[in-house]
Formats: sequence, C-alpha cells, structure tokens
Amino acid sequence: LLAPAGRALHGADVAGLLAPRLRNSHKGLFGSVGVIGGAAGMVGAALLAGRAALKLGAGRVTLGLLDPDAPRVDHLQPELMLRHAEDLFHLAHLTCLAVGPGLGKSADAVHALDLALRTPLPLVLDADALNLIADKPDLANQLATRQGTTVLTPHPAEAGRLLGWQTAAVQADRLQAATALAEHFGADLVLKGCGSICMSCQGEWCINTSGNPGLASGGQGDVLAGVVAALLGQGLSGFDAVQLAVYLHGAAADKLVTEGLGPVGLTASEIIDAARAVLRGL
Ligand code: NPW
Ligand code: AMP
Ligand code: MG
Repeated sequence: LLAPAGRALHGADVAGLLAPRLRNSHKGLFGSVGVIGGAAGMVGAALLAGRAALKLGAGRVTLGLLDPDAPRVDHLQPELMLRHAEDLFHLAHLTCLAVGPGLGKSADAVHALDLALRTPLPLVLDADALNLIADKPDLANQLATRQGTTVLTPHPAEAGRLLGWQTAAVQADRLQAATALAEHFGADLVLKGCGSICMSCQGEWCINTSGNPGLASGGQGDVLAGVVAALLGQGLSGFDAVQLAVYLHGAAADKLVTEGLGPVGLTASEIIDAARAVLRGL
C-alpha cells in the first residue's frame, strides 16, 4: 500500500476549524481541561500548559500537580484551579486531560498516568508521560489498546525513547518515525522540531510551515500541549487539534519576531498571548 502523500500546513488549512462562538455561549460548551504534571522543580511546566489551555479558549482549566508543596493559586493566572494530582480524578466535569508537562517519573506520576489512560477522555500525552510509557511496557500496552482520542506530542528524543531508536535516527527519517509511532499506538501525533510533522492515526500527514528558532527554549512544548488540550476540549478531533495547535504555536513565534521580539530569548509565556492573537486573525 502507498502511504498517503503529505502536504505543507499553512494557516488556510486550519482557518475555520473552530466555529465562531454563539452569542448565548457558556463556559460549559468549551471544555473542562485537566493538566497533570508539575512535580517538584517543574511546577512551571504545568502552569504554562494550563495558562495556554485557558488562553486558547478552554471553558475551565484545573491543574493536578504532583509537587505536594506546589502553590495553591497561580497569582499571575488566578483563573486556574490548582489541585493535587490525585484529587483531579474525583472531578466529574473534566472533558479532556493533558498529562506530562513536568510530570517527573515518580511512583505517583506512574499512578496518575495509569489512571488517565483508563479514562475514556480525550488525552494529550507529552514529556514525562511519554518517557514513562517508553520505560514501562504495561503503560505502553494500555496506550496501544485504549479507545478514545489520544494525541502524542513527542520531541525527537521522546520519539526515540518510545521507538527504541537513537534521537539521530529519528531525525534522519522523521516521517518514518512519525508513521511508526502512529501505527504502533493508534494515536494522532506531532513529531516536534523544525518542520513539525502532524500525523493522524490513519497515516494522513502534513509538515508545518510556521515557527522559528525562538521556540528552541524550555517550556515551549509545555505550551503546545496546553493548546492541543484546549482545542480538544472545544470539540476538535485529535488530528484537527494537532494541526491547528502546531500552526498557531509556530505562527505566534513568527508574529513576535516580526514585531521585533526575539528570536533570541523568546519565552514560552510570550507565545501564549501571541497564539491567542493569531487564532483571532485566522
Ligand atoms: P541533545 O541535547 O541534543 O542530546 P528531555 P526536556 C533532545 C519539563 N520542563 N532536535 C535534545 O537532546 C518537561 O515538561 C519543565 C534534536 C535535548 O537536550 C519534562 O517533564 C520546565 N534533539 C521535563 O522537563 C521547562 C532534540 O531532547 C533533549 C530536539 C524534561 O523535558 C522545561 C531534551 O529532552 C521543560 O519543558 C530537537 N528538535 N528537541 C519548567 N519550567 O518547569 C529535543 N531534543 O531530556 O526529554 O528533557 O524536554 O527538557
Ligand atoms: P519541547 O522540546 O517539548 O519544549 O518543544 C519545543 C517546541 O518548540 C516544539 O513545538 C517544537 O516544534 C518547537 N521548536 C523548537 N525549535 C524549533 C525550531 N527551530 N523551529 C520551529 N519550531 C521549533
Ligand atoms: Mg517538552
């Protein structure tokens, strides 16, 4: 069988994926996103994902943090609800979960990921969620057999860990790596990096045209995971959510560079507001 041919991903491909909001809309229509992550020393990763989910339109966002000493409020984004990770699974209203930003690899992290994989909710798996799945065959099997939408957002090193390949081998044949991951896990995904590959669980794929080296800094991937979760929460399919999120994330960096910020020193926090502005202009 011939693999479906790929295409370049431009703004026109994703414009219109999110329907305009009705005048009588309410927050219950736009998803209740949970973010699981934020172990000691990496609480910021979960905050970035949560802030990104909020500013890309999620109706409500609750963080389930692994660090027992994590703050109870985000003073720069008090709209976020901060809980301990284990408490998140008692919230009946969640409609979508992002797992992994700053999750760490503790026993509590494994437990939280295991519970998330058992839910029927649309899932975004990033960072240490992917690293744990690479380490633990039971979790990998759960992922490969789960029903429901799953979006994977590996960078090349995370993709290599999942595949048992060196990072250089992933980079040498990025399309083959993305195809192998989509087939093995039956998931929609983005293989991140310059020219991110978005791939559907059916093997449909495209290469993103937006973005620049301003994105090569800590926290940018955590923001992307939050954007994908926001879009899943608003009802997009896994592949549509990946494409729109990846395009917006790159276009946000391009917008900031055009305006005279970065690329050196561009921060993940700055990308969030810019992505919201790009979405408005699509
Ligand atoms: P190298 O150096 O080339 O060998 P890791 P992480 C490679 C959290 N964070 N092309 C590259 O390898 C995350 O959420 C918390 C080629 C790089 O050094 C995770 O939970 C933050 N290679 C945790 O930290 C902000 C590429 O991968 C290595 C590549 C660990 O995540 C930061 C790094 O990967 C961070 O997000 C590319 N395009 N991209 C916070 N504020 O709390 C990556 N690599 O070892 O998986 O570490 O990505 O930092
Ligand atoms: P992470 O490594 O998880 O923090 O993710 C980094 C994010 O920034 C991913 O979405 C990458 O695709 C993006 N990124 C990093 N470097 C570049 C680059 N040189 N050009 C375009 N996007 C990049
Ligand atoms: Mg990352």
